[in-house]
Amino acid sequence: QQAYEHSSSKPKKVMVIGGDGYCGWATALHLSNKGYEVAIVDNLVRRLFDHQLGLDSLTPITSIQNRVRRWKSLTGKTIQLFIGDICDFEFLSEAFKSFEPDAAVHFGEQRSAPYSMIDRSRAVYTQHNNVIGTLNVLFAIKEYSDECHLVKLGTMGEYGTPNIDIEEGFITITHNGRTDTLPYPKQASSFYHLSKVHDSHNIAFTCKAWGIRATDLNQGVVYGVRTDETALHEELSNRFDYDGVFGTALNRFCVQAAVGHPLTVYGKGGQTRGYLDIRDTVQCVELAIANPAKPGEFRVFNQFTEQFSVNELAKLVTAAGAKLGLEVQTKSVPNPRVEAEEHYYNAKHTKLIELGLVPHLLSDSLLDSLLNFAIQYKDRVDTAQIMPSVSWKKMGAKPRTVSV
Ligand code: NAD
Ligand code: USQ
Repeated sequence: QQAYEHSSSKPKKVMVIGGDGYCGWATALHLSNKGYEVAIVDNLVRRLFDHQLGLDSLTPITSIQNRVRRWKSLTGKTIQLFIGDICDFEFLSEAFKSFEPDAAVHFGEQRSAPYSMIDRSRAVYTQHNNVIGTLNVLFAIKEYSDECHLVKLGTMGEYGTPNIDIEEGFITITHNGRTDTLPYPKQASSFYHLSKVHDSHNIAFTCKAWGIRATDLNQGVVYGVRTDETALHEELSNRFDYDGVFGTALNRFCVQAAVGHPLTVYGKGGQTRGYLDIRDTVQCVELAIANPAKPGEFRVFNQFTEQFSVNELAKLVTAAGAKLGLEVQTKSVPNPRVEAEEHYYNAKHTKLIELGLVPHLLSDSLLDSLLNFAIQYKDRVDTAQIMPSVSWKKMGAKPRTVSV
């Protein structure tokens, strides 16, 4: 039994902004299953990006309406839907007034670093969508639900790769004989990652100025696809991105191994990041909600469970593939990004463990099942989408369109 299950402060109503996406859908179902009353807010823009760029999830996903209908028919539980854009304050206000959330979990952003580096208009879209959307959520909380706890998805990428240990949000510094605890320095390396830095500053400020209660979850790279709830029925399936724009490292490598494409290690492959299983994403969010920040408190948790370099991930996938009879090759691809390829990396991640997180560490069995999952759907893979196509250095003001 985990302590948080007995917490008397467990709020009942949770608004999941971005609840049609990869992390949001898994979280909405998990919270609904745990007895929270859940509403999803989403403008479905992520499905539009896929259409515009000619991409598709490895797994077939049905409409959000079918998803919530299927959930209701299987469990009897209702998930309310508010389809609209959180950058539209009138829409967001109505959603807040109607649902009156005790907690708002905010996943609803443009979350791909490569997407934000396609061209000027995508860079501007990303920062506008993310920064204004979050500002609107802060104003909605202040106006309509000032007790509502904001649980905001940030990113480990806010910190970059400094040559010292990364703390959880704050660092104590002694300078010219005086000491203070200050926000940890931010060195983000894409217009997307920078949008998260801007969000963090706006949230910290409103906690101070208006007494908002907020938790910034600096999440690492998520892998995996199944959670207890999404595995219940094919209409509850989560999305699984493997393309060069939205696919993330380990998920991409599993699909590449399944279709016999060499693993795409960018540059030297020493890029090290924090990673976590999607089953831990949903657990961490639940823990943050069940143990809310106090009024005026701005908390920062580093949300990942293990660190890996890209080369280490490639080795693990190669070994897991061999066990399934796959001959997995690795190919160093010229790095489309501007980032350190060999660097020190040691990030603290103890606060969620202290709240009761029991991590699902990356194991042989999980890699086996992820690879088998990718093999199951390999006929749906469009191999033309695997190589990266967005260059940090070559981006410019000229709009980039997709041609066939
Ligand atoms: P996703 O793209 O699958 O989902 C995001 C959802 O938000 C989509 O359904 C989209 O339609 C919605 N959305 C975007 N802008 C919106 C707006 N203005 N109004 C309403 N809805 C909007 O992304 P994801 O992988 O689930 O990521 C969710 C959050 O977690 C993001 O904030 C991301 O930065 C963060 N995160 C993700 C990862 C990862 O590896 N996937 C890692 C760290 C942090
Ligand atoms: N990489 C490769 N080969 C690939 C894909 C990626 O070598 O085929 C490398 C990248 O260059 C990078 C690292 O792997 O060094 C991670 O890249 P990624 O695409 O898996 O993750 P990233 O762009 O950082 O973004 C993802 C999510 C984002 C989230 C972030 C968490 O898309 O929403 O914020 O992970 S973090 O990395 O901690 O900032």
